[in-house]
Parts: sequence; C-alpha cells; structure tokens
Amino acid sequence: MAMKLNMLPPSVNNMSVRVYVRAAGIPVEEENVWGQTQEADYLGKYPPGLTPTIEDSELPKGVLGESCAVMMYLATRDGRDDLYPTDLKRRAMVDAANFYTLSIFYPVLTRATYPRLQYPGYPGEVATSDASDDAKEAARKAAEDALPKILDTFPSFWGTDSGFIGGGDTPTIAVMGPIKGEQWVMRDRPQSVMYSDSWVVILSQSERGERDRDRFLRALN
Ligand SMILES: N[C@@H](CCC(=O)N[C@@H](CS)C(=O)NCC(=O)O)C(=O)O
Repeated sequence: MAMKLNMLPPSVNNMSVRVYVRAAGIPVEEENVWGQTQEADYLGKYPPGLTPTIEDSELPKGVLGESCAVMMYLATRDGRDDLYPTDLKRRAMVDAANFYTLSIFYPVLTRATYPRLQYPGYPGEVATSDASDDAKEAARKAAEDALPKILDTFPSFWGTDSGFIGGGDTPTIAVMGPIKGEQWVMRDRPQSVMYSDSWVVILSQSERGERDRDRFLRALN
C-alpha cells in the first residue's frame, strides 16, 4: 500500500516533501487535509496540528511531521546518499542549511508573506496583536526587506563551487530552502532559480520525473 502523505496544497513546507517523494520515486497517496488539521481526528494522530505528515506503520507513533525530518527519514531509509549525503562533513552542511531555513529564514518569510496571504500569524507577533494597520504593515515590510540578505547566504555560504549544498555533483534535500523563498517572493532572483532548476534536474533524472516535471513547474508558478 502506498504511504499516506497528509498535505495542504499551497504550503511550501508541504511542497518540499511532495517534490522529494516525486524525485525519489516513492509512491504516495496524497490527502488534502485542508480544514482538518485542528480537528480531533488529525490532532489525535499528530498533536502539533501541522502538515506535511507521513503515515507509516513502521514509525514509532505511526506518523512523522516536520518537512526536513520527513525527507531525512525517507532518504536515510532508502539509502539516497545522492539526496542526503552520508559523508559526515557534507551531511553537516545539508543539516545546517536546513536548520537555518527552518529557524531563521522561514519565520521571517512567514512574517513577510502571511499577512498578504491572509494566513493566521503566530502568537506574539505584530500581525496578531492589537497594533494599528500601519504598524502591522511596517513590521511586515521590515521582514520583507530582511529576506534578500538571508536568501543570499544560500549561494554564498551553504552553496559550493558546483552550486549544490553538501558539495556533491547533484542537488540535495537542502535545496528546499531557496525554493521556499523563490516560490513566494523571489522569483526574479537568478540564484534561487538555480536551486529550483536543481529540483527539475532531479525530477528529470527520476523514473517519474519527466511525467511530473510540468506539474512541478506549474505548481511553482
Ligand atoms: N516546521 C514545519 C512547519 C509546518 C507548518 O507550519 N505547516 C503549516 C503549513 S505551512 C500547517 O500545516 N498549518 C496548518 C494549521 O495551522 O492548521 C515543517 O517544516 O514541516
């Protein structure tokens, strides 16, 4: 039976895992859980109430969330050294780039984009406070202005001479970070296009890649 992947179609975190399973040729049954993540049924399976999650009876709790952890699990399980290097030093770069994405880049990205997308913000932020509309827009704009410098670190530090995080000849799971940036706000930035092109390379090398390539490109646009 195909592994179940619970997802929300517009989400960039979800996109990274959806692209990963296609690139790795893993059959999945995608379930759109829009409107269900805060319901008892979903929370019973996964109390954080977030997506993406995979359901796999071999996991300790039957469910795994956190996009990077899901890709790390699947790549390690399947011995995909090409997508997630086993060499300690190369892996350290991939891990560090992904943790940087989740802890630094993504929170700033959400502050810049969620208000415009009318997504709920996180507690304690200006966007969810009683501040005036002007103050909320100033906070949103400050986050937007901070993004280019953060995004530039992907090619300048995490990247390598070959352009791929982790130092190999092919892209790794760490390209998801720049893809997140590009998908939402940075489409015109050549260096982030470089990384999303990398995913297209992976896709076209995988068994299902050619078939899914157009669908992936449509999803990015
Ligand atoms: N760090 C997590 C973030 C997951 C996350 O924030 N998921 C959002 C979509 S981008 C979600 O499922 N929200 C559902 C909700 O808030 O009800 C990851 O990378 O998977």
